[in-house]
Amino acid sequence: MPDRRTFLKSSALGAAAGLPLLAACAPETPDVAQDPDEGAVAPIRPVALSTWNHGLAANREAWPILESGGRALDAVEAGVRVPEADPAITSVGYGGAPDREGHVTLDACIMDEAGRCGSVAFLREILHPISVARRVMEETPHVMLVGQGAQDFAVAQGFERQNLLTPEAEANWRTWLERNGETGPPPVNTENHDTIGMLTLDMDGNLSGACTTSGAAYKLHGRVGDSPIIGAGLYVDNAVGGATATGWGEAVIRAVGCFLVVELMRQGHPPQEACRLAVERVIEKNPDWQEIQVGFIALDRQGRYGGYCIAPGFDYAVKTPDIDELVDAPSRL
Ligand code: SD4
Repeated sequence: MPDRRTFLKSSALGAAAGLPLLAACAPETPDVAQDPDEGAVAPIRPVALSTWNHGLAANREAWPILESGGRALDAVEAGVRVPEADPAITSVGYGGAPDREGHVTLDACIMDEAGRCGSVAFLREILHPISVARRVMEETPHVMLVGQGAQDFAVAQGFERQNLLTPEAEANWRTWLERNGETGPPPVNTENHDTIGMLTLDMDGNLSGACTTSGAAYKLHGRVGDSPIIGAGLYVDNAVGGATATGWGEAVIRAVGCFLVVELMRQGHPPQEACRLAVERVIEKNPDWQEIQVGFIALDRQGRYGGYCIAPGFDYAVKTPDIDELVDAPSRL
């Protein structure tokens, strides 16, 4: 039995670009568990996997829930609420970049082990869109609420309205408007990214996922990206695995990216390879792929995970996750 410590792990995909695409928290496992060529591996549980460096804080929040035997759904919701409330993260929730009219509009979705899902899009003035998405899933017969209807529902559910535009985000928006007011929104690239997507696997072997964002900075008013769209920005199938996306949502939607990643895993591809193949599909479907950033992360039901992304100025590249940070903690495995 190997010494199983808990570790927080961050991986740089497209290392030259310095893009830390995924952060993982999982019991330490033998290398074989991450070997794409390896067939059967021992299940790794629990696991919390998130996009970008900000995922580390989300993973830290989710980890005690998972480690104490809590439900993947509770962990994934608690995890992404951290970046939603962090004003320093400029592409999620409070502090997120507004649209070109100066309104912060949020997209989020959540999915559980039974394939239930909930989503909100073009939602304004609510701090935690992911929790509203969960209420849509649990309290309504619907999957998706948008705009004013989503906000009315949130308020009726007890969520408070608040201004999500921070002075910093407003100042950046005004500067952008002065310089680029006549042009379209800037593409999501290495300077303009950080949607949080998160996947969790609990001690019972159940998967859940969440994705939440303020979307593309300075987008057209009313624009909705991939993040609240089940199958595009997030997909979970408990029999197979889950995937979530980050980057230029239009490109992800065209490829129905996360559903594709999960279907590729269903066909037997390990998570990292499934993400790579889905990125290749995005490339096929988007002639402008060299100007955009798109990334997928995936977690399978055995606890194996991986990610793959493309970024401007780089051919698509893959790198096995590197351990950035080790945290000693008891494991229940
Ligand atoms: C969107 N996918 O709205 C989101 C943006 C994003 O990192 O991922 N930013 O298109």
